[in-house]
Amino acid sequence: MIQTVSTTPFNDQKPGTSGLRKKVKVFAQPHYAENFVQSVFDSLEGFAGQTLVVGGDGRYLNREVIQIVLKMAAANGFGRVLVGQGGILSTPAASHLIRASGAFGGLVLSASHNPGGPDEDFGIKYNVGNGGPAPEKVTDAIHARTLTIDQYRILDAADVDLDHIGTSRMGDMLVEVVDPVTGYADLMEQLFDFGAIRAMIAGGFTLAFDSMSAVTGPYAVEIFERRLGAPVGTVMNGTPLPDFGHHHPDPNLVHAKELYDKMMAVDAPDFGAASDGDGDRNLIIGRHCYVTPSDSLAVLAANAHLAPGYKAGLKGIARSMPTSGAADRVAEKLGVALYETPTGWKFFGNLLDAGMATICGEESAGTGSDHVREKDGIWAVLLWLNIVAARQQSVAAIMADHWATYGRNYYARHDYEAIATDRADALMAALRGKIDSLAGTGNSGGTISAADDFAYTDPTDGSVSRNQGVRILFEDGSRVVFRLSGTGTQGATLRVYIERYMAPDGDLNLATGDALAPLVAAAQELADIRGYTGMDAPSVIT
Ligand code: VG1
Ligand code: CO
Repeated sequence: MIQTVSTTPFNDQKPGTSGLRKKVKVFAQPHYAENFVQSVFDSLEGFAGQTLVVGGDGRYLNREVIQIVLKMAAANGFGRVLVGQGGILSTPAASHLIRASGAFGGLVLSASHNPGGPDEDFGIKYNVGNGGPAPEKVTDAIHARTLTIDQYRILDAADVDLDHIGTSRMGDMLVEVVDPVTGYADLMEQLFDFGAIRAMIAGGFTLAFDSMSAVTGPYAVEIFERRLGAPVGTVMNGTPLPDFGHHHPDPNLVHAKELYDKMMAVDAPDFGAASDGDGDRNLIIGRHCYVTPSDSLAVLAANAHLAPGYKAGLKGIARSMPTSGAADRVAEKLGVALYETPTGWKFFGNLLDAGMATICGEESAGTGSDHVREKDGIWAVLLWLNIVAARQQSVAAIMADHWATYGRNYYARHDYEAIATDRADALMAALRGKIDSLAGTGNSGGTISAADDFAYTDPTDGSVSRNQGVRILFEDGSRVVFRLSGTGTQGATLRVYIERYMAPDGDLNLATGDALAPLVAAAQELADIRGYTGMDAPSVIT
């Protein structure tokens, strides 16, 4: 029986860079998840009888919220729900399943790289029929609805058994529990030369993949160990745990330290990689060679034609604004367009749908292509492996060759986490207040050539997104960018992105910290980070 339950709005359900993310304790309040899910459904039209995809990264609350979504989907008139076995679907696998099944859309339950567990984070994100994150006009509508909602619909029904593959009925709706891995692994096998990678591994090439106790474990075991023949144990932390084993499932040099140390050891494997909570990010570390995500995007774009799925070449490259300009030089050489978008994958979808871009990436360890409409961690690792197999060169040799050809964009991101929100807002307001007077002035970083607050006009539909980050550009092409995170759940996080370009005839082997030191000093002079935040140093440097 369908129940209509009275409720009152929560005033904090505005989706951020990637869906709604809150502490588990916030999500566990009565009606909280229900209000948001109903607000999503109320913002959509034409889904009666259609298919919805549901799955998550296995974190704490995943199963409970899936049951709620199933009962609400049935009460709201969906015809069928596809749900990953055990409630599991990585973000890229969910994107693929939405596309492959012709679903109306999907709900991905994840707070991605944020930690999980009873005292940590949970999240819900709505993806549209192209498999990608809902664009801003949809998330704005969802937010508006959360502020006025007064009731939700839910079916009074027993929980679905999520652990066994099969079809059951919930009211008038079909529930299909599906294998979350096989379809995705098959897609990877179509895009890449598994034979060449398998032969390379059989020939002694060694690799390590850290799933960080998050969602990619089952995918990585199937793909790297079963299909590509890497020895059992290649996948580290391969069982998805509700609290990620108390780790922070963010594949960067701080949180993937176990992998980093392994890759820097004397007996390091040839290739190392890690992915995040929901499987859409990737970290690439060759033997004794860390690859920045911005460089990784550039290398993948420059070499993608070596993989069967991209042998026809690229239609264009897209990167988020804070991502380094390394990919721009590749686009120029390939003679294809380069698009610069605001942070967050939702801005890439239109470009991919329109056939304007093939490969996209972000400095936050996200890379992907038009095979789905999300970033895709395992995809990036496989493209790297395909390139290494085709070129028969180490990661370090490929990087050295890349810099010798295109020059090197020294790059780092400094995060100042858990700042009081009013202090962070004041810092950004002060910066915005002086943008117009900065051009022509000098500081430790050199002479400023231009400063602005990044705004983006989507070339496909003309929609405009403003206030996407303050950019300070220097005469020598260096850059410092300031913006506030839209994925945190505690206070505010200031991200400072620092970049300096070195031409091929310059010094390509500086330590990143040394290369960027004058710009780090400039960031402090421009924004008085210490004064506003009370912090002497960033909490995380990536
Ligand atoms: C961060 C990253 C951004 C990424 C987003 C979602 O956003 O900077 O590049 O798209 O996380 O990634 P923000 O607003 O905190 O800077 V994921 O893997 O957490 O879905
Ligand atoms: Co993620």
